[in-house]
Parts: sequence; structure tokens; C-alpha cells
Amino acid sequence: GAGEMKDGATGGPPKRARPAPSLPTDASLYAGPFPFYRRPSELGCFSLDSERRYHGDSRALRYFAPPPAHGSAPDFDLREGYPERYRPRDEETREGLDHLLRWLLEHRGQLEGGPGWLAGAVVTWRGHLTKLLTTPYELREGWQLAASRLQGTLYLSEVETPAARAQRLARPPLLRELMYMGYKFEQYMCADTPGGSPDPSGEVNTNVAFCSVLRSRLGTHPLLFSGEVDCTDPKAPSTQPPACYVELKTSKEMHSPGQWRSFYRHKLLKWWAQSFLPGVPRVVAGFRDPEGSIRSLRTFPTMEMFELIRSYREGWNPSVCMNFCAAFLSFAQSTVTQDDPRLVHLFSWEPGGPVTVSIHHDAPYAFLPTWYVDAVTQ
Ligand code: 0WD
Ligand code: CA
Repeated sequence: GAGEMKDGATGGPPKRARPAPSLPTDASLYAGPFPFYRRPSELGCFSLDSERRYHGDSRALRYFAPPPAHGSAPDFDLREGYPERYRPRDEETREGLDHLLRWLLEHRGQLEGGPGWLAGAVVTWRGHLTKLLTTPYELREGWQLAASRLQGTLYLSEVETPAARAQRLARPPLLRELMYMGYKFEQYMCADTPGGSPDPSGEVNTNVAFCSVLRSRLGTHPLLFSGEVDCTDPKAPSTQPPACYVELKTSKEMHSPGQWRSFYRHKLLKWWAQSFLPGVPRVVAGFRDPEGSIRSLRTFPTMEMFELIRSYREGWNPSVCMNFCAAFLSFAQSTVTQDDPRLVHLFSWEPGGPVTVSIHHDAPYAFLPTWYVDAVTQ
């Protein structure tokens, strides 16, 4: 009858073709009410210095120092200093979750949420969650996430796809300069002290990072994640992180309603997802002219971004993003059943298809370092 499979000549027990588990990503499947998302709270922070060394403090945090709001239009030359004052991070170094794990190792004894909270949590970078949120709308770039379970906790660490690696190695010079320009904008907008002035004469070193460590929960999934924060606003109404944090972005100046529409549909989705997750309340955007000078600034409150796209037919919907992310976390939690730091379930996704899973042991996919595994298992 239907579904019954003959085992042929092997003589073993009858086998049933079990479809490999997969998760669909079509936006239409994830409409519905916005799921529960706990207001993110900051558990701590750490800094990475100009040599990419870890420090368990906020030394790399910078202070929002925009030009006077009612002065003349800004005129920041984002290409100034390129390439002679640029020290880009070595992108061949695969850090995985290492910095976050170091923070966790030093603070796991003091975590709130009671005993066992961490055992039920998902630990990852904010940027990985951003990619999950935007998946139902992403048409171009796939992703791979490696997952391992250790003492209950599910760890998720991104793996660079072969396509992403090929693109990075063949990155055109103009794109390299564009990346520099994003960091240069931060230098024009941030000071090293509260109330200080920006100093654009120094070098742009992308090894330096200030990372906030946050706790939240999506549906039934407790989350512990870390994200890089551009600056804090000493004049913010709430001085309590993450409410005082500001995300800085640059984008091309827009001239037509069609250009704005495309910006709302594509870029604003990524900006929203990235800042909504850690509870960063606003994104300050600098719009650059074709010569690479910032000609205007505009603040986008994170909670108002969806309003800008709501009226368009082919927009994005925050509920879809969050429901898909919750579905992925459930899928990952039920797929990774063995507690083994050397076992990796690799979740892979390419636009147009479902999320699929493959299983790997040890190198090159295992990502939980022995210093971490040994310390938490004693
Ligand atoms: O090794 C890797 N492939 C990755 C490393 C992938 C993703 C992140 N990271 C590192 C970052 O360097 C950062 O220190 O993890 C830390 C936290 O990342 P996140 O906040 O989770 O990442 P995301 O939200 O994607 O990016 C936040 C900022 C970016 O700002 P913009 O405005 O461009 O979104 O982190 C920076 C960047 O300024 N950033 C990076 N800096 C250097 N190298 C990188 C990178 N590969 N990725 C993001
Ligand atoms: Ca930024």
C-alpha cells in the first residue's frame, strides 16, 4: 500500500523513507500576530582594542557627538584618510563566538534568571539573529549557522558560505572604500569622552569594538546575545543601556519617491532588525552624495520604521520576521538533541529554498573552543 517500502534483497528490517527535516521560509507562512519579545536588558559588556584584544569593560564605548542640529548642513568627507589611515580587521581570522564565550565564562556565576536559565537559552551574536529575522524577505544572500548543544545551552555560530567567501576575496576596490566610509562616518559622529568633540584626524581601526551583552526572550526561547554598539548618547532621555545607544549608518542620498520606496523596502528592514533585537531605540543615518560627502542627517526611531513601509503593497512585516525566527529556534532546538560540543548541526539556507540540516563532527565545523568546554564541564 501507499507509504509501504519493500526492503529488497538485504533482508534487514523494513525501512521507511524519512524525509530529511527542513524548515520553509516563505513569508506567507509566518504572518499572524507579533510574538512575545521580552524587552532586552543589558547583562554586561566588553571591548576589543586596536589589536583585537578582549577587555571585560567599556573602554571602547564612544559618545554620540552630532554636529549642531540647527547649524549648516554637515559636510563630512568620508573618503578622507583612505587608504593611508585605515587599519581593517583581518577577516581571515575566524573568531566564532570566542569573545562572547569569554564574557560568559567570566559572568555565568552571576547570571540573573535563576539556576538553569542558561541551560535553556540560545547563545549567539546579534548579527546572526538579524540574518534570521530578514530571511523571509532575503532574495540574494544565503547563510549557514552551525549549532552545538553544551550543558543544555544551544550555541549558534555563523559559517561563511563559499559564495560569501568568494565575494569577500574578490571584493572590488570601490566596495572596500565604501566599507571604510561607513566607519569614517562613525569617527565624524563620535567622541571619546561624554561632551567631547569628534577627532577625524586619527586612524580608522576596525579591530576596535564595544559589544553589549543582552538578555531577551522570543516566545518560549530565552536568548543571550551580544552585538556591537556604535555609541551612547550622553544626552539621551534614558541613560540606561540599551536605551541610550545609537546606531550609525550611511546611505546614498535619495532624490525620487521611487528611491525612497526602495530604501524603505530593503535597507530599512535590515536596520530595523539589527536595532530592534537589542532594543537600540534609534538609527542616525548620514546620506552621502556621489563624491562621498555626507550632506544630510536623519534620525529613524526603530519603533517607527515599520510605519514608513506599512502603506506599500510589497513591504516587510515585523511579525513575519519574528515569527520566522521563533520557528527557526524551535526547529533548531528540536533538531539538536545530543549534548556534545564536538557535534555540529549545520543549518543551511539559500534564497528560494527551505532551511536544511547536515551533521558534522569536529573540524572544520565544531566551534566551541576547548578552553570553554573544559571550563564549563570542570
Ligand atoms: O567573523 C565574522 N564573520 C563576524 C564577526 C560576523 C559577524 C560579527 N562579527 C563580529 C564583529 O566584528 C563584532 O565585533 O562580532 C561582533 C558583534 O557583531 P554583531 O553586532 O553581532 O554584528 P552585526 O550586527 O552584523 O554588525 C554590527 C557592526 C557592523 O556595523 P554596521 O553598521 O555595518 O551593521 O559590527 C561591525 C560593523 O561595524 N562588523 C564587523 N566589523 C569587522 N568585521 C564585522 C566584521 N566581519 N561584521 C560586523
Ligand atoms: Ca553602524
